[in-house]
Amino acid sequence: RLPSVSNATETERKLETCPDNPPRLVGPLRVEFSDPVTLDLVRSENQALQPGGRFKPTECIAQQKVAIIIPFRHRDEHLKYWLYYLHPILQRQQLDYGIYVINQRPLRLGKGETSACSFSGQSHYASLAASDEWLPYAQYFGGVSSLSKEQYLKINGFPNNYWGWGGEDDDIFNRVSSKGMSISRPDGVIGRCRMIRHDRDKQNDPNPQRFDRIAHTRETMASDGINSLTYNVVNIEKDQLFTKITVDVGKP
Ligand code: BGN
Repeated sequence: RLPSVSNATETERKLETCPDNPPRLVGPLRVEFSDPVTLDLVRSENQALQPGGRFKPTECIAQQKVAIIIPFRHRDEHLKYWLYYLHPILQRQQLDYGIYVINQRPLRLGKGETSACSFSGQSHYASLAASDEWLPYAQYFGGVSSLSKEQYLKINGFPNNYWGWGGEDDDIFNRVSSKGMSISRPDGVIGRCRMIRHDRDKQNDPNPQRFDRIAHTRETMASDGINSLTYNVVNIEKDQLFTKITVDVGKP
């Protein structure tokens, strides 16, 4: 007899919601970027993943469904270590999750190549955030931060008019604080992170307009954000470890 769809639902119904404290967490991890790691090694160590970097626990129904969205450009080394360390953690946390790498397509003309989704590369996460040993200033919102969907919509998402390096994270801070929200940073036991150091990318010079832009966030944020975002999806690649969506976000 062929298994029917209703059988699968039956099985699901018998599962309970995953517990508040996942039973297999291991505590602090040793994180080293000198370890030899390849994507094939990461694939072989994460065989429970479904195509596109999707996972859901089989033993219970996850409390949370999480899309992890990684703005990405020219960071294959970083991504490799991120996948190596984070996939096992997320599975131990019994999340129903997927990894989405949003790859900014390089401009064809080398001359003006800049980055709109530029990440400063500093690791720490704000809002529900961790600190490395590193917090450059109290209002810092760069590196890794997290917002609920409601919070994200309240600030009209992120700015689209920062090209080159710097300031886009300060703009997001301005958005958050202008809407009366504050930033919480978990203590160093709960929120751990490690930064992979890197040099400034070629053709991603500090943006001279950033000072002026962050001085005017409050006036510009209502019209510049998720409500004005335009992009074209150029390619979607489903790896075992992630879904990589290459997008064209235009140019300055
Ligand atoms: C700040 C940058 C941030 C960056 C941090 C850490 C600006 C705006 C003008 C003051 N902000 O200075 O974008 O994340 O350094 O490197 O440049």
